[in-house]
Amino acid sequence: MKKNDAKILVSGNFNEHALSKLRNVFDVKEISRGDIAQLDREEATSIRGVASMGGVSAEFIDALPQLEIIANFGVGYDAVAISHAVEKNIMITNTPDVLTEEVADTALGLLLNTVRELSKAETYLRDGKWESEGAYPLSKLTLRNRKAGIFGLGRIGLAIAKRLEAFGMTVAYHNRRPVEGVEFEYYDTLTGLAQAVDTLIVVVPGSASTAKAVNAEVLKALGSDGVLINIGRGSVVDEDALVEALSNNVIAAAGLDVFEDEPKVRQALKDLPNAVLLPHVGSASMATRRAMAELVADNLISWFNDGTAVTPVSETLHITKRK
Ligand code: A2R
Repeated sequence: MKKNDAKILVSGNFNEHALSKLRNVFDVKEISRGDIAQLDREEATSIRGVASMGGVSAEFIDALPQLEIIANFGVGYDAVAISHAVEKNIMITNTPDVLTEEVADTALGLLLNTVRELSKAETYLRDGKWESEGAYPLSKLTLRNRKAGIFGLGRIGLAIAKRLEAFGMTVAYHNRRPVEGVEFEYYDTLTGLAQAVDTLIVVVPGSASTAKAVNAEVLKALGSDGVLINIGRGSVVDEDALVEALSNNVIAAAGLDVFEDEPKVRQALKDLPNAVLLPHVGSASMATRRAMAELVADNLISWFNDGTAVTPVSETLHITKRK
């Protein structure tokens, strides 16, 4: 691998294999998550690329005057100050595709768990209740005859849709525009989709246009047999409205892998028996996280050695390498 004199900042706990790949090419400085205070002024001036495991704020960007590229770990990059970076002509990359199938697997696991109460049934066994009280109560819900609606039929949404079909479910979706070449039924509003289905799976990116999109009206439209699964971003669901809907049987149950204020999860959600809560593990297998970290490293190496990014995000497709 060609050596490069660019200095790279790794913020957060990065995969060891990908880190050594970076060290083979660059001078690497590591700091803990987004904490710019850990860099002295001279060091900050020399940083030209960032491998980011967490957020990148406008302040963070401003502290690095030579910054050319932010390689974000994850397909969602809502924690990066995108417009500020674009204004400063900074390339942003993400890690699409390499996590698609893993996240889709997790979505199906979460859906099955939510509908058939698998975590609760296991706790029942571990608590000795199978022996002392007999069989675990029958689940009120079933996956049979459910109709799924996908909010965000992109790469991951499509992988989820394929799995749902294999489970015998019908699939419909809502995006801002129909996807060419797919036969799933399209709804041009989220409320329209929620009305037509009883299982809503959220897999849109976090953005201004999706913030709290799953609100009281959408949950009401989903109905009292309704199941909500969120594998996308916590910001997309109005958690006040969700707690209300789960408490009053406006919908039947929810399975959440993402939350408004991670890693904090509000007590009201933890208290609900009809919510399954996971600590944002959508892509969190060793193999997939390693593939994501490799792609972060490949983006930085390609940028500094060849002048192009491997997976630029749509907002920075126009940005070219400084001479
Ligand atoms: O709206 P479109 O036609 O651009 O479709 C995209 C859809 N989407 C939306 N749908 C309705 N209203 C919106 N405001 C809106 N914004 C985006 O979400 C597209 O079909 C989908 C996103 O798909 P991809 O860009 O292929 O992303 P991928 O790899 O499936 O990941 C989705 C998200 C990540 O951003 C993370 O937040 C999470 O899953 O891991």
